[in-house]
Amino acid sequence: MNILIGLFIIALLAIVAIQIGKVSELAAKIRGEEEVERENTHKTAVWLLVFMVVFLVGCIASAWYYKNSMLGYGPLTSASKHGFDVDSMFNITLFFTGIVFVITHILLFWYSYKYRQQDGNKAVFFAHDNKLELIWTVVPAVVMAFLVANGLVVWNEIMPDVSPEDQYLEIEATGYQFAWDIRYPGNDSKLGTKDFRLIDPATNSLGMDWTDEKALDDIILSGSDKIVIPVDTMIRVRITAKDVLHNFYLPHFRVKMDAVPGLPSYFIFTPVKTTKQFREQLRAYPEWNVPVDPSDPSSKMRWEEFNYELACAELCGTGHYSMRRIVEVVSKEEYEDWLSKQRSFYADNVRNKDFDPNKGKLLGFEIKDREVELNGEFETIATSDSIKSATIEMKNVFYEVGGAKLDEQSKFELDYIAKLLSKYTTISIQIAGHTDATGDVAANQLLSENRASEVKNYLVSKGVASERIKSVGFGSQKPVDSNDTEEGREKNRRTELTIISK
Ligand SMILES: [Cu+2]
Repeated sequence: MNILIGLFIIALLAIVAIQIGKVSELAAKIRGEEEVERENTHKTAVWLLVFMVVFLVGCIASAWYYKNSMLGYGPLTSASKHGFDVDSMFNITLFFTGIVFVITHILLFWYSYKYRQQDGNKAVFFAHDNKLELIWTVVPAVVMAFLVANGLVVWNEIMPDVSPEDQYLEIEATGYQFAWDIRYPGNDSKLGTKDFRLIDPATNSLGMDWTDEKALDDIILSGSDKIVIPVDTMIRVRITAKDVLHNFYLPHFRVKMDAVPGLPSYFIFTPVKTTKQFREQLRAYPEWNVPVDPSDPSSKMRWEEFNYELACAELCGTGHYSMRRIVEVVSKEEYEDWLSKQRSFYADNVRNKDFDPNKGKLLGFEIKDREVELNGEFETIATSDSIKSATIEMKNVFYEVGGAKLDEQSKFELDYIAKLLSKYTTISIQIAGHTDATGDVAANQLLSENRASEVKNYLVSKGVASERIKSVGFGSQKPVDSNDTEEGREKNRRTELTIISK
C-alpha cells in the first residue's frame, strides 16, 4: 500500500513538473527566449553562491563539532610514542589540503557567479597559456613534494626494525577466520620456531616445533583473552595469517598492518599510556562523562569502561567483527605479575602426550624447576627448629624396568641432591626403595633394597660421605596408593629420601 501511495506521489510530482515546464515555455514565448535564459542564469549563479556558503560553513562546523571524535585530537591523542608523529603528519596534510579545499571552492562558485551571462559580456577563447600551466603544475608539485617527504621521514622513523641491543618484547599475532592467536615468548623472551609442516589442527594449530627449547615456554592466549602489554616497552609484533588476508589494527597506538598468509610482516611500537592513564585522559571531556547505558543513570561512565582494542581492519568474511580483542596496557610490574600466572602451551597441552617429541626426557626447565623445589625443601628443613625429620619423594629418579640400574635421566636430580648435601654438611639421610605389589614378595623386597643402595652408591660417588647415607628397602609393604590401578601402582613404585638428623 505504502509503495502504491509513493508511486502515486512521484507520478503527481512528475505531472506538476511537466506542467510548470509547459507554463514557463509559454511564458518564454510571450517574453522572448533570451531574456528568460538570462534571468535563469542569474538565479542559478546566485543559488550556487548560497550553496557554497552553506556547504563550506557546514564542512567547517561539522569538523569542529566532531573534532573530539577524531583520532589525534582532544581525548583521542595518541597512546604510543610514534603515534604523535603520525598525528602531526596528518594534521600538517590536513592544514594544507584544507586551505586548498576552501580556496578552490570559493573560486569555483565565485567565478560561476562573476561570469554568468550578462549583456555585453563575451567569452574569451584561448587555447593555451604557458604561465597558467606552469603555475598549476609547479605549485601543487612543490606542496606535494613537501608533504610526501614529510611522510617519508615519519614512515622511516616508525618502521625500522629492532636492533640487537634494543630491549623489546616480541609477540606474535596469527589471524584466522575469525580470531587471533597471540603468542608470547615466556620466560626466555624468545619465540620458538614454527614449521608449517608441523601444523595439526587438533594438537598444534600454529605448527610449533617442540624440539626447539625456545618454544617450550611459549604462551598462547586463547580466543577470548585480553592481550596484556607493558607500558614504556618497545613491542615488536610479528603478524601472520593462516587463511585469508586479515589486518592487525590498533587504532589508539596508530599501528596497522596486513596479516598475509605465508608472508610474515611486523611493526614495532611503544605504548606510553596505560589503560588507566588513558581513561583519566578521557575523563576530562564531557562526552565521556555520560553513563554507558543512557537508560540507566547508575551505570558506569563511558571513560571508566574504555578499553584499547585490536580490530581486524580487513573485511575477511562474515564473522569479521568477532576478531575484536581488548588490549590492556599495564605497568611493567603488573605485566610481570600477569606473565608469571600464564601457563606455557606446551606444559598444558603437549607434555608427555603421545605426540610430544620430548616424551620420557627431562627438559631444561623441568630440571631447573625441580632444583628450585628441592632447594626449598632442604632449606625449610635445615633452618626450622620444629621440623626434626622429613621425607621427600625423589620424583625424577628412574631405573631400568625390573632392575636396579639407574636411568640416565636420574642424574639431574641425584647430582643436585649431592650438591645440597655438600651445602648442608650436618644432614644425614635415609634412602628408601618401594615397589608395587605385583610379583613375588621376596623379589620385590630385594629389588627395593638394590635400588636404594644403587642411589646411595651414586651419591657416594659424587662425594657424599657413606656414613651420612643409610639405604633400606621396603618392597611392597608401604604403599601410598591402591595396587589395583596402574596409576596407583606407579605411585607406589618410588624412592624416598628422609632427612633423619640435621
Ligand atoms: Cu580478519
